[in-house]
Amino acid sequence: MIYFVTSNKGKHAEARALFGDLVQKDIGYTEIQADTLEEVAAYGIKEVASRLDGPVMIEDAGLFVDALKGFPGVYSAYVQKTIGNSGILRLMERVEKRSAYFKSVVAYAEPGQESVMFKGEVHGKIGFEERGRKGFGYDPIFYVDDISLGEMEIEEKNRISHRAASMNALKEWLEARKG
Ligand code: ITT
Repeated sequence: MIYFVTSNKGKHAEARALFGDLVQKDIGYTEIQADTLEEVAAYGIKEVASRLDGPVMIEDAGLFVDALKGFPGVYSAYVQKTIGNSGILRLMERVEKRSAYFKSVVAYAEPGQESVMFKGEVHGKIGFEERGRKGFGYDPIFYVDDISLGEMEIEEKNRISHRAASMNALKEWLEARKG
């Protein structure tokens, strides 16, 4: 059993489909202001590991839009809450270069052990409209092969997503360690 500390139900649902035995803990942790997701996750995992007795995992993710020089990046949660998807579409009006990527950094720790981190990315494009109601956050405006992540079932998104890549890397590490 692993505790997954997150406030985000969508993340938990995706992680749950990859790891059977996952328990969501919505207890919050300090998300430091930093330039990279790795720094945010490294700080956060220390905090949650000191508060929970057992294997713990957190995940920090962000959307990086090339034409916006990587914005919203580490500010993705704040930007989603404030200007939202319509705000990003507005910033991208008349912009031809639509390429963007999601990045996920998962951090995992067991009591008394050093934490480990795994990363994943999915590359795609910012669309011209919101499509689909299946995912969460930026999913309706992020397209891979002309389909938005918001139009995909969890199983489909988990075949290509940044989160599935980082979490599958953690799974492989855990399995390899078992021997
Ligand atoms: P935590 O409690 O796990 O931190 P959060 O929603 O704050 O939940 P993040 O800081 O990692 O999570 O996410 C940054 C933002 O990016 C947030 O607004 C998410 O909705 C969005 N986001 C993250 N992963 C996404 C995905 O797979 N698809 C669409 N949007 C995503």
